[in-house]
Amino acid sequence: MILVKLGGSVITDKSQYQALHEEVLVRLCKEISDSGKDVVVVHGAGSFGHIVAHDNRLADGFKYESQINALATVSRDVRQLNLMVIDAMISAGISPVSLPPSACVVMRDKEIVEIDFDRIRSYLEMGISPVMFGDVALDELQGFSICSGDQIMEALARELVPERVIFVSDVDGIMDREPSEPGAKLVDCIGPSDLDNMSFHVRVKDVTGGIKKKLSAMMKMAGPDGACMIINGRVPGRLEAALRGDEVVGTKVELD
Ligand code: IP8
Repeated sequence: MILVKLGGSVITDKSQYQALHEEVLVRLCKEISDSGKDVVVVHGAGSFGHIVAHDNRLADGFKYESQINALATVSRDVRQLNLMVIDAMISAGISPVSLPPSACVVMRDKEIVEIDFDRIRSYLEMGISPVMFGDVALDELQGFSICSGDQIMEALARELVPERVIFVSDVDGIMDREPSEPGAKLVDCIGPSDLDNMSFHVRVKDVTGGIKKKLSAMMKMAGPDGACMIINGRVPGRLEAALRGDEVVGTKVELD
């Protein structure tokens, strides 16, 4: 089984509320299907989740009354995105089942403390692809939390030990400096010691910590053979090649 994260930045336009990149989503689902691999898919919330969650400080937990309606709005919006992902997967010939974190994840102080892994395994055994996504979830300490797709990826990678972990993004991988700077180069392989030497820029509203946090999470998912990678989903064919295990342009993330 291969664990795939479809990043919010590749399937949505993160700067515009509820803007889906439909053609990209449809192609990526076809690539998954054409690879013939069994997958567990996690997708980001993109502009269906981050904008409202950020404006209402949902990541901080329950602080004031109007957050409750914002939480309901985010939960509805990310489900709408999830339904579009599920639709695209079914049209591509995959059989997915959605497991919304708001219904099956428990958090404590912003960390996941419970996921129903047995349910995920049972679906996989039947040839069904479980699909989870960045969502809101109950938090035993702060009332509610944001449950990011990366946190779910980390928990699933630890428990299900996938053959490979692939993060599908809207860039080729990690660059050694701001991509607009002259001479910026793609980093083929990145390890824990590289984290402090690089400068990262957060360009859009992201309530779950940006690229540095993502990379440290990825370092916990990488196997000893470096089978955790970031690839560009905007380039046709890269996801399918990565799923098949072919050499592909991207950044491999080494184990912490
Ligand atoms: O897009 C964030 O998940 P991510 C979830 O995977 C929400 O970081 C609701 C903002």
